[in-house]
Amino acid sequence: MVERTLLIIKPDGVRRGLIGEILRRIEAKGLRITKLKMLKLSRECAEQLYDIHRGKPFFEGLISFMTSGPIVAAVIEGDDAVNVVRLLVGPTDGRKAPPGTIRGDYALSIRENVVHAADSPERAEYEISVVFDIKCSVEE
Ligand code: 3AN
Repeated sequence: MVERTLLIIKPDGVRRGLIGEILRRIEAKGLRITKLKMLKLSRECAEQLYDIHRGKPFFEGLISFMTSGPIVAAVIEGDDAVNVVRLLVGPTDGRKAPPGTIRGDYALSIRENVVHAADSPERAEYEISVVFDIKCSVEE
């Protein structure tokens, strides 16, 4: 079934010059990028994006990291896009992510793991509404 999902290239991925490489992998798979935006997330919107992690021990560090520099947000469309993008991204911990996945090839950390991908169609719609809201973008 054709779905849409949200992929975010996190501040570490942008700083390391991986935007092109990550978007290349998405397109090479046959998925379509239907919306693309570079922005620096406000603290409030970063907290909305990660609302399900509020109260966890890593929450503060995650929010500081996600607001530490610009991100790239992409809406991705294609057959089974949510699961397919999660497979391309790999598991959360870069040290455990298999080679061939984005995190397996580019991350050695659990926090600074280069990309975020929505984990369900419902979360994708919620997260897209947060990051593509013009009010979520702050000046550098
Ligand atoms: P995923 O991005 O693989 O869906 P989640 O949703 O469990 O992973 O976690 C969201 C983000 O929170 C991760 N991408 C990572 O940046 C951060 N994170 C998750 N678990 C930890 C942890 N134990 N320590 C530090 N940061 C974490």
